[in-house]
Amino acid sequence: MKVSPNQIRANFSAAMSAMYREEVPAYGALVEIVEQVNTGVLDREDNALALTPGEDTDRISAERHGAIRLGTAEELAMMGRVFAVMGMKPVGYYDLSVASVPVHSTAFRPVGRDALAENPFRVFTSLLRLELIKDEALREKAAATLARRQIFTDAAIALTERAEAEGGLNEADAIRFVAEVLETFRWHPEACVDDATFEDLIAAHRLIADVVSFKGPHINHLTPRTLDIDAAQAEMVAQGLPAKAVVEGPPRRKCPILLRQTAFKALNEAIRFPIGDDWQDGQHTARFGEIEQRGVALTPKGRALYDQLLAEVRAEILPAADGSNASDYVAKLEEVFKAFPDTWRELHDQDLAYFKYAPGGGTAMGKGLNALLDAGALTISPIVYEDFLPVSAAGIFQSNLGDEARSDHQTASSRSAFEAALGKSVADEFALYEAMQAESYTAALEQLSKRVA
Ligand code: OOG
Ligand code: NI
Repeated sequence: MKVSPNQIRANFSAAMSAMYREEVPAYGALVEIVEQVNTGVLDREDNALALTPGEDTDRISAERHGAIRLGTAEELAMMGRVFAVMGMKPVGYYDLSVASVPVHSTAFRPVGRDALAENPFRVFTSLLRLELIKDEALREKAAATLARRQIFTDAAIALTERAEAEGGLNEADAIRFVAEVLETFRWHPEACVDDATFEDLIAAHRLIADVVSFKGPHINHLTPRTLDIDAAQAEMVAQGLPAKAVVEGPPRRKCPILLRQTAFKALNEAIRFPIGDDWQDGQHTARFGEIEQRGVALTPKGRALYDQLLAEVRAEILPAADGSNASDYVAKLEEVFKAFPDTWRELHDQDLAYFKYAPGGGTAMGKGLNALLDAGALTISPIVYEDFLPVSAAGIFQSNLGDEARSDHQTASSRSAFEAALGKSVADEFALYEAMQAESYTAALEQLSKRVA
């Protein structure tokens, strides 16, 4: 009997969570805040998107995503094969170089409704763009260092090949697979470069140092789901966790859209540099904890409006890393986003967001979608956004890299180079939501016509 990819992913996500809580104790504190806030919300109110009808609340505070940064095309291609064993497919292309972060990324995630419902865990996966290191000698040194490392255990590779050849893994192999793959994400305080090289890499970009200097792509954060991100942010501050200055993404709304995220900033950690046969102490900031709250997925039209309004806000005020203008930023964000409709029907009728349709109790007099909705013969419920936002992601990267890493410098986007490295193309997120919506519409109409007949 083969274990389902969804089950392997759920086991993997739980194993990552346990490992990360042990590695980063502040993350354990964040998870406790999230659990406490979520229990409060569940006791208190019913928010349209806090829960989907019938949703299992036992694992409500579980991790929704994590992130890693890879060094080479070979690492990305193998990672893609490993994630495929867990039912995770590359969706979307994110070009972070627009925010001066020298990586481009995709999200490996489950795609079908059932797979998402069973376990939504995804991994935001970035690939370093070494070509953005200007100093040629340093670039070659970084490439040579990366070429020497093997981030997968032999057993992880063998089990991935077995899953591909046999169409899955049996129970014993699935357990071994999770344990072996976990090794790739583990933290190693021993740097594989000396401290002078590390400093040169830091000077080129802190992120380059983080990717090149270590044995593997340590998981750099995990992100549980909160039902009230503003309450969780306030509690982080109250408990003295070094919270990011502002929540990334759209403002708080009656009808939540896309994704809101915040984090506690990466902590200083002890590392060791090789020096002859000995070690020399050093420090690095890499790992943090994040929380997220998701809203409805937007159509290309809705997304264009979101991007336009956010750009309008950011042209006037950029959140300072020290939090000094946080309340002005939030006020501006709320003011500008008044232009974004905030009822489900407006979002639906203006083709701004994606919805699932279901037959309702009412009987329609007229024809057409709006008449069916007005009469309650059809009902809509929001389709949750499952992807990421480049401006938010840049904000998350930056709050962990220090303010000096910020600038609005741009380089050419390179989706085709990313897909060539991955060995396949990335799926289009809009097409996936569109298909979910269309499928529910057809099914709902079919049920309605049976009722009439
Ligand atoms: C990834 C940052 C992006 C998010 O939630 O937008 C991300 C990283 O820091 O490697 O995880
Ligand atoms: Ni994240």
